[in-house]
Amino acid sequence: MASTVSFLHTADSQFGTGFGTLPPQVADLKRTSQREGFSALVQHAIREKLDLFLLSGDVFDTAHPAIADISFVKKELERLETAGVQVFVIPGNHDSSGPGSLWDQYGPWPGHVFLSPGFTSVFLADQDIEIFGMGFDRSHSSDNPLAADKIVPKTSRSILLYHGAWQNFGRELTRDYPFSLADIEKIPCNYIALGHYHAYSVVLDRPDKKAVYSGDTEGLDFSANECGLRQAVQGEISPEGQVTIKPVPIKSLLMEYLELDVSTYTLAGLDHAIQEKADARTLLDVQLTGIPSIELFREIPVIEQACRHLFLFFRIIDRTVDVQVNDLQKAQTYQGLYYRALKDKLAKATTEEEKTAIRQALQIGLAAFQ
Ligand SMILES: [Mn+2]
Repeated sequence: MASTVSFLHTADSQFGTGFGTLPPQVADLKRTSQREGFSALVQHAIREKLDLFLLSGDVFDTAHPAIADISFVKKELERLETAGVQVFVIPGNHDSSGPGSLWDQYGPWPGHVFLSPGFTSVFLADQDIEIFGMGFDRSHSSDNPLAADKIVPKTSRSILLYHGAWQNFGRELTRDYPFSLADIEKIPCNYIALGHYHAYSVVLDRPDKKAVYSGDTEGLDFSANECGLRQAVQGEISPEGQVTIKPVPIKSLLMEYLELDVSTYTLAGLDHAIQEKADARTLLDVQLTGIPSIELFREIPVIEQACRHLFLFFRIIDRTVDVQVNDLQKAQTYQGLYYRALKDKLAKATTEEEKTAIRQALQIGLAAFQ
């Protein structure tokens, strides 16, 4: 009789990424953390004696990663195989397969890497489970291979590794192997280990079938999908084919983003909102919008200085200078008149110097009206 099969699923580490929006020293810390986070997942799979380690694409950032990144990943995967955790890998759009790809050049790889452009499978007789996957062929990635009914498991339990774009997210309808929820519902596998979207997202959650994006292992920048806790997926498939999963937190350096409309904050309130995020392993990007009070306006340059030590990295982007106030477009008030007069001046300004001066005048003036 088959026993329970356990697995760890991760994706999108993108080793070799430049973390280009960060200062070089901070980017270095992110690179170190990125490796530590991945190693910790490997260690977790070994310690918990899991059966399978699933890597759903984009483990590398580019088609030509540095040798150091290749050796690192290989060593970690070898560690798993040596400990008896079977490794399954698919390439993604960043590290796609095909003749002459990094997978060909630097092989053999520990475990099994799916390289053929169509679905193939590996049957694990001991565990009575079949693992499906395919290579990532950039020249055909507008296709939807899931819709073609090519996955026909020869046993009652199966897993699919897939790197592609879920259409329900409303974007990328024509690229990166797009698929719909209906495609996923049709696939006769118990677990679909998805890669490509960087935020942990459960696409389908049924007792006998689950499809999950694990998300990446280290937040790459301050965009929404990269902010907050990073997680992998640990799961089990019972002899009857029931699937249970739980997220495994990854100890990454946290990316966080705050947009604060300063029209509604006092200085103390603003301070409090920032302090709530205070953490030595957090990188915080704060965007200030709206019109500050004159009190707050004077303090904005000071806040950045005062809060820097609370974070690994802290940055205020002052968008209050780009002030755009719909209420003032037509208001017959001193404030409205002032706003329109300066906006008009700004539109007619010809040099950058002049524009900067007018933006500041607008900012200070509106702050005074507040
Ligand atoms: Mn991708």
